[in-house]
Amino acid sequence: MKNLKIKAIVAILTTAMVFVSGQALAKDSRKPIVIPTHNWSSQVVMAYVIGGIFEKLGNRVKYVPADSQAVYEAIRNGDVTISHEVWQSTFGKSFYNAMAKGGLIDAGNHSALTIEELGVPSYVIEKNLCPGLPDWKALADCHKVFATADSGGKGRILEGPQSWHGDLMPKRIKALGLEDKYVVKFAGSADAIWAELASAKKEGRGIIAFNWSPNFTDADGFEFIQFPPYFDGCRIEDGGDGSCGSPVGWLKKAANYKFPKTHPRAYTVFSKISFSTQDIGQMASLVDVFKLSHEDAAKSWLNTHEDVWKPFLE
Ligand code: TMO
Repeated sequence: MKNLKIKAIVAILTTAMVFVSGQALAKDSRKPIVIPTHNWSSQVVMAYVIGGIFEKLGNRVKYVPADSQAVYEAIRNGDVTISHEVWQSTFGKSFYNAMAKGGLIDAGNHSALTIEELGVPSYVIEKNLCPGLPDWKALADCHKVFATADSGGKGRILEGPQSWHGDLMPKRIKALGLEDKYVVKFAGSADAIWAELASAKKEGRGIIAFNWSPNFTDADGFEFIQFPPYFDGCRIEDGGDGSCGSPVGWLKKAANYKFPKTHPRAYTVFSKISFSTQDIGQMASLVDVFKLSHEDAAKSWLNTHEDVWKPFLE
């Protein structure tokens, strides 16, 4: 008799619990969440960090290498589910173009602010190799300091891969009246930029390169050149003269518009994810300084930073 009563109570309680949790949490789809990987370290490590968090929730994930501009169209049409590092300067336009066409949603900002800009290692300033830097106007008088074997006597500006932001820098150099003195060369990869920075440092030589923050170089000392300030509409494709520098910008997350419906639990967590400058710098340095694979870097970061990511699950 007593036993039966307990069984009945347990049955009622269990039903009640299933009911409550069933209401609160719609089940996520078993379809994999598609996460893109691009060609700079923090983005790839963060892909595995966020994928690792989704897996801890019981979700399935799939990683696809994707072009960092075309990815927004792929998110809009559902081939890719999310983007977790939308850098304002380089990708803001593609992000909002895809949003305007319909199908891509803004899934919130990271706390890190971003800068994507040409700059010089700190020793270039400390040794006064180009007096007046980091003001861009100083460049006019020291192109020879930045000349390389293949630059035809002009100063060389080492830009990132052209897939990132096309002819933004060549157009800017022209708009500033520096095209007779400087030539922009595109690096084949981010690693090629780091290799050039390392050899220039060894030789104590002047170098101008594209770089960004958050990045592992934040710890090394890298100074961004101060170009004329950015404002909405200053770029040529937005109707301006193109002479402006890059904004101190936001870092957003994006998702396909169906993601909150198909994977409500994963989407809720994704919307809360917010990494700091320090978090993102660490993700990059595990690969670029400590030479871990991207997957191992993500595992290591997750293991050592539960205090950062566990709150996103609450
Ligand atoms: C998009 N990036 C962070 C390489 O400038």
